[in-house]
Amino acid sequence: THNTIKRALLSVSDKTGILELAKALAERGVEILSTGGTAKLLAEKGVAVKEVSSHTGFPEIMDGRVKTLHPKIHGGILARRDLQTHLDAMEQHGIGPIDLVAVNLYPFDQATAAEHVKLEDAIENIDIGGPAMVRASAKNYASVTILVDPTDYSKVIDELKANDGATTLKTRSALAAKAYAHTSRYDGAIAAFLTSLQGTNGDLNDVPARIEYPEVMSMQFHKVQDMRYGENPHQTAAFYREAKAPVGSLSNYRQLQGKELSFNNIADSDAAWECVKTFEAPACVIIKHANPCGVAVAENTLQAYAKAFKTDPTSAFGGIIAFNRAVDQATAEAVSKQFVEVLIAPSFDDGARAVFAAKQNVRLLEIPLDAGNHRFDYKRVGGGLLVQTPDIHNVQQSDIRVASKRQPTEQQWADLMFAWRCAKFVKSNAIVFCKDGMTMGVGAGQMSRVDSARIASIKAQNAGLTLADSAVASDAFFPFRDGLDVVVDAGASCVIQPGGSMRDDEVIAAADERNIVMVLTGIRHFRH
Ligand code: 93A
Repeated sequence: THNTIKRALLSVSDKTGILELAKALAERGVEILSTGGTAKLLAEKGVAVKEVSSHTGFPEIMDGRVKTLHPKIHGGILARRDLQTHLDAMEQHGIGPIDLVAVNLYPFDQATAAEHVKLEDAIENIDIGGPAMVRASAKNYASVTILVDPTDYSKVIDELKANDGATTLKTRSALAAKAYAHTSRYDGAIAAFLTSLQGTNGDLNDVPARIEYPEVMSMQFHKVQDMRYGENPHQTAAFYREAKAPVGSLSNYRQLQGKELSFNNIADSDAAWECVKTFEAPACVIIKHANPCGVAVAENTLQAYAKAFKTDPTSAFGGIIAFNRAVDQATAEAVSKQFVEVLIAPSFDDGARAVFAAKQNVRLLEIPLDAGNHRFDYKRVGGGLLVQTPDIHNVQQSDIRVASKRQPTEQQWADLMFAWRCAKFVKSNAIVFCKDGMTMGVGAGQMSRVDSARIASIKAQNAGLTLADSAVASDAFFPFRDGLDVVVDAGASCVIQPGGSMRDDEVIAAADERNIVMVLTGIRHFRH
């Protein structure tokens, strides 16, 4: 019939399964063309093959850089079998049709995975002829079967048997789609590699002056897992890991036990982990719906957890909890008294593992503690993508200006610095009351700062916490004095905020009038 496979071209770097494919084709009387290494392997195993060079009458030249780039190959692949002019051209130039092509590409990823890659090796591993054949075959899927993945060989062999030596259009079309995905990933890997040579080296202080398309689009992702559903059950979802993800990022998690991670688990785990990582002292962060409902530092993980939990025990129910230290048995016992969705730490000791062995539903994630950061943050918007460098600014006490008449005490400085770090991880408008290395009230995600301030103080009351002499962080400036009055009424004695409002004078005067400390960072941390 029209689509019966009569001639095939096999040219593969990954030789997995190629012998079986070649044998199955040869048994059906298919003529097999092949390139150097592939031809040699098949011939040694007794399969009759014809070298591409003897088919084209043109030798492989330039160390193999040019071996299949020839009109007899590309004409044979691309010719439309339903057009007389194409058939005439084949006839006139002595081009025979090629009906099946099995190609996989020079292993560029492998060649560039090593830490010290020689540029020359990388360049030689850029396949040109392979992708050209893959793309040509996929374009002509009406007549040509393209195989880029050895796991598809057996399906095609079965189909030839069942279908009188032909493949179905449905299969060819699916394989064509796969083929273009393959070449696109391949070029993506090359773009990413060449981009990485452009002098950035992932240095966080080396913020690009502009964000350019190639660097953004050269990101490579590999699927980690499909999820049962997305943010809601009627959404489909999957998790992809960036090929060059920093060591300490969430995607490098190792799950020790527990149910499969859900979409929201992963998003909240990321928030918890990014936040807890920023503290030097033993710290605990509890996240609910992307916001911290408890953050604390202490001498050890047990104390840090106890403090973080106290902030908002109601919200902590079903929370995602992260530690920046190994979790021990005592901490595990304390945590396991509450309902917890995910627990994250650099490691869990044997005692802790034993505690959770009895609670198999709890998801335990180990992530290496490493300060590396992503180059870019992304946010999907209708018809576009917002790209920015991540918010990694870490303000130093020496950069902060005391604007009030009153000077902060040592204790206040410590509380203010802690509060400021927490506020960065709370959705705007963020108001965070803190004292003695723990959050006392968190107001998150309100459209007005004064409402966030009210909510934070109500939440502290609900938790039975007194805000007397507490420190408050505001992620952005107070546009009016009203928000400030709310936090001072609630008991705050010192405030940290960026400053920069048109009414800074009014707000600073209010701080002096109320006899509190006010310090200005000059940096804001919106988070949406
Ligand atoms: O060097 S190439 O870019 N030039 C070509 O003309 C060419 N044709 C096939 N690379 C080319 N190939 C690649 O050679 C294939 O994509 C495959 O990965 C590899 C198979 O070579 P061999 O059969 O010699 O092992």
